[in-house]
Amino acid sequence: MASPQIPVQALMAASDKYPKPHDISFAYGTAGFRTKQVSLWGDTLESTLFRIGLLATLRSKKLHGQTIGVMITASHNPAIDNGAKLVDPRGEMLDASWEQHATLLANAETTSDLLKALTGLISELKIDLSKPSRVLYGRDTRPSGEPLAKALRAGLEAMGCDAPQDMGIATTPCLHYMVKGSNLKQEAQIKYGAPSELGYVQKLATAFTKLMKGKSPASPLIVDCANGVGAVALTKLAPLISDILPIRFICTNTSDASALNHSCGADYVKTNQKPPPAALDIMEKGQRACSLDGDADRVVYYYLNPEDGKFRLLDGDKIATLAAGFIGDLVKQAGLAETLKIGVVQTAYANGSSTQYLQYNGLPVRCVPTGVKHLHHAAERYNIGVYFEANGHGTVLFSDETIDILNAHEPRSPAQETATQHLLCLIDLINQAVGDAISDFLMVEVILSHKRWGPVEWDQGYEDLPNRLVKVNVADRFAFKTQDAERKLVEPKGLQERVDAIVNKFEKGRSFVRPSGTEDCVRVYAEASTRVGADGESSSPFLIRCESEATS
Ligand code: G16
Repeated sequence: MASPQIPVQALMAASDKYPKPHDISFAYGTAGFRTKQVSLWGDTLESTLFRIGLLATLRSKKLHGQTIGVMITASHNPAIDNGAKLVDPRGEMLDASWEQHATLLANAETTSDLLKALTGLISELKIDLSKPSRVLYGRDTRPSGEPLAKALRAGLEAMGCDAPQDMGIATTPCLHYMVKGSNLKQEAQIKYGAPSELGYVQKLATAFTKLMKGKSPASPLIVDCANGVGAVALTKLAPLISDILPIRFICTNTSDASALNHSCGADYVKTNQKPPPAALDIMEKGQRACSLDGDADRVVYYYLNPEDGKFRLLDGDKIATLAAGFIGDLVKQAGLAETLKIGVVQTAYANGSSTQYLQYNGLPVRCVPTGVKHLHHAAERYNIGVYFEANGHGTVLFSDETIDILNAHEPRSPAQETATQHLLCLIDLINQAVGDAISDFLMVEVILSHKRWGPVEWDQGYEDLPNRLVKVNVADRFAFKTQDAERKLVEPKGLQERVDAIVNKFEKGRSFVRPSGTEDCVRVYAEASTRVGADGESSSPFLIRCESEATS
């Protein structure tokens, strides 16, 4: 029997409805495609979404009908931006080797170019079109998500996707969770939880309740939902745990599109190093508050110092050290310290003090380039891999081998038994597919409660080096090329030497420049032992030089 062919006529007719804008070139970056839309209801990415529909179907066929995910979101970026990324069957980011295929399709100028590129891919990747295909897709609360989802659906239909499944409005981590769950065999799926939004909420609530058993209810936590989809998800979860964790929600306005991430959210807090105005209005000294981002995949904590009322940030680095310390102690208490090795993965943005603190505590630390995909893969190499970006993206991964070891472990004392059970419950609480703001803040709450710590005690582990992160607009961010996990610039030539010359003047000075993968800018990070050092030349003179290098 002849193998099926691309449905050329239907595909060409559908593609003509989604022409590529001629003046834009698309790139699959740090977190998939991201760009500013024409308006809040914009259409810049419609052709890209149509083509993602084609590619997601092919990826699923290539993987024998396993479910592939597509998330439509621009996460922490302003409401007018939007984006999309593909999710692989275990709930992880798209295999890096397929990113170029996505970029290739997205940039085909005409329908016939697209057809040529598609045919080329099918033959190069030896895709059997007779295989089944399943694609699950969701979007955040941005109004442009709806037309983009329609374009995606058109692409799925044009490529003959057998089972397109629309989650509607969803958090990014919930989509990752569902993709992973959909691809498990029945028995494993029963243990994992139903691959549905309800299954996700129930799994988190059950694990959290078990881990909080016997602990006093926590004091109220302020949660800033960034006026995004986190607010929607939390209305379902919060009632299930309100007896043990009372939550005071702020920034839950999802009906005003322009409010998303505006003066609120994790990125606002981390970048400006101050609480959102809405939090400041109600925060009491010493009270815990946290901010999610627009698609609820990152979280940072903060509080006002009880002594002087000053803002104190507990960012991704602080979450990583808290989690690694607590889990490390549980592993020791379970009697498995010799068997289970813990490692921490960070990026160049990690505060130097956090790295030193982890190393001082005997934990191996690896530095990888920005982007969850890089951290996730590096963390998979450990029995228990803790990964967090300073901006609050992260999770803790337990390898399959570790889960088997824990399940088979025969504790020699009640204390060992309790620690083993806590570790097993943590695996359910912590999203194993991707960083998840909700699951992460529940983990933090569990740890604080077990340790009987407030934010002050948590914060005492180490003192952050003063630091500054700024965006610089340049003519061509792609002119900036880095190496050594983005810690060194190799192009424009000579710029790194000039950065080094400045940095060397300051005690504990460190600085790097890298192109953003989600915004049209380069980011400049600097830290030093004093605030004056971190700010000093990382501000005007250095940035002006940086800009002129890129524009010349
Ligand atoms: C995305 C990525 C993160 C990255 C952030 C900023 O976050 O998932 O890993 O840290 O962008 O990346 P860049 O500096 O390259 O712009 P999100 O929350 O926007 O998905």
